Amino acid sequence: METTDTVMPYEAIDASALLNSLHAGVVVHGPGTEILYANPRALELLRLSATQALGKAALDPEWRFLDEHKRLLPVEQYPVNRVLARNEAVTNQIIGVVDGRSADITWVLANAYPERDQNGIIAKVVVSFIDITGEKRDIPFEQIVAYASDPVVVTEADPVVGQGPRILYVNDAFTDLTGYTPEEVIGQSPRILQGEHTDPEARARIRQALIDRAPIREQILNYTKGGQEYWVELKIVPLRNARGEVTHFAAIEHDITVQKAEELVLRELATTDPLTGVLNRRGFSEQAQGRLAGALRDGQELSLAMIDIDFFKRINDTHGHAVGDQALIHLAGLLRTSFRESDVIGRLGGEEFAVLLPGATLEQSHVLMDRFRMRLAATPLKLHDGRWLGFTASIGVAELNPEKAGLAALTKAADSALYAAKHSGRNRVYLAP
Ligand code: GH3
Ligand code: MG
Repeated sequence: METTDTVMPYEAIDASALLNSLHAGVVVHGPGTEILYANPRALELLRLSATQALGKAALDPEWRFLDEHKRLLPVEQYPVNRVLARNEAVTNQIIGVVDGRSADITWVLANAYPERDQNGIIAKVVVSFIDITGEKRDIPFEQIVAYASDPVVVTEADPVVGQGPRILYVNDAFTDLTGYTPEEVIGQSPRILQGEHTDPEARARIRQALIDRAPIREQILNYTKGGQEYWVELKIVPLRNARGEVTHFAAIEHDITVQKAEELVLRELATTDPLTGVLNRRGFSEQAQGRLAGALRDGQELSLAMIDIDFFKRINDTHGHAVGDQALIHLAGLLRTSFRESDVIGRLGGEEFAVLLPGATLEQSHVLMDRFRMRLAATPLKLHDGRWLGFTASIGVAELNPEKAGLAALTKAADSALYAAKHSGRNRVYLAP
């Protein structure tokens, strides 16, 4: 091998001096795991004297190794034995060292690699380790989780598909929220918390994150043991062992039922006309866009009717604005009781209303709208002074044309038909060509 001026050849380094002063512990094993060499730091960390160590097999000494979770480490899991068994290096294994003299645990991070002879046979195994006791402080995490006010669910990492991962642990907050005791859910899949109105897309996103071993945040509707709906913000994190493998998932939940209810109220306020209670322009167009997309996707018919009160200005002028408002409420009430639940009713502004009829052809809508027009004309509004106020409306109807599919085009066509109805004398239904 070529060497440069600044790099000494390997043989020139006083390896024993280096090893003696090294901060890391180094132990060299022979192929039968017997200790051939241990530097002073290794003896200190392993709590051995030189005479105790040399020549001994790895399984011999009086100390014991623990795994990360303080369980006795089986001999075959010792770094040297793992190297021999797997015929490859071991990296970053966390090991606790204990002996009979003290309850203290010395935590070390061990690395081990094989040294081979010319034939590739393992001649030695070099194990090095550093003291990480300072970093591995003993924090009783399980108690923290047990007392946390947010529900926590820990599952196994597999199986993600099929029946789903099994629950291993839930804390008290989980029981308080869901009504399920640990005994009732351990061994079950978290899917028992989902139900009829749980968004399938949110479920699919969670499943994908579990498959990808990726953390995820979702808001999802769950069900208590008693079948009551509640909303949680869910944070799922994969948990890894010392070798970096995902062995568990922890789901930390936060009850957001109250926020969700408030959101719903705010949404309703933002999309409802306060005078008549039907959708406002914004709410109507949101709903209409959705129905339009659905109709186009399913190749369904869909019609839109625009309804405008005749001579409304005269009602206001004659009876006052409050009676005008009563007329608007009257009309909205009649609309609500004249059409199906699946039809979308909105007040687009002033005295102009719209009804979207999914599944209805132009001809069917014509019949429905004409029936409505006659019902309105035959149903006067009772005023406070006991008199009756009759009024009529003009209606324009258009049918969805898949060629010019937008809501704007449909609205424009229905508006033109309404305009034509007004100009030909009012109190009639006109169809867009
Ligand atoms: P046409 O038959 O051609 O529709 O005549 P019209 O009088 O109904 O139509 P026009 O557009 O000339 O008048 C609409 C009136 O509606 C004008 C406006 O003052 C009134 N209006 C708009 N919004 C409200 C409301 O919220 N309450 C009341 N009372 N009146 C309203
Ligand atoms: Mg009008």
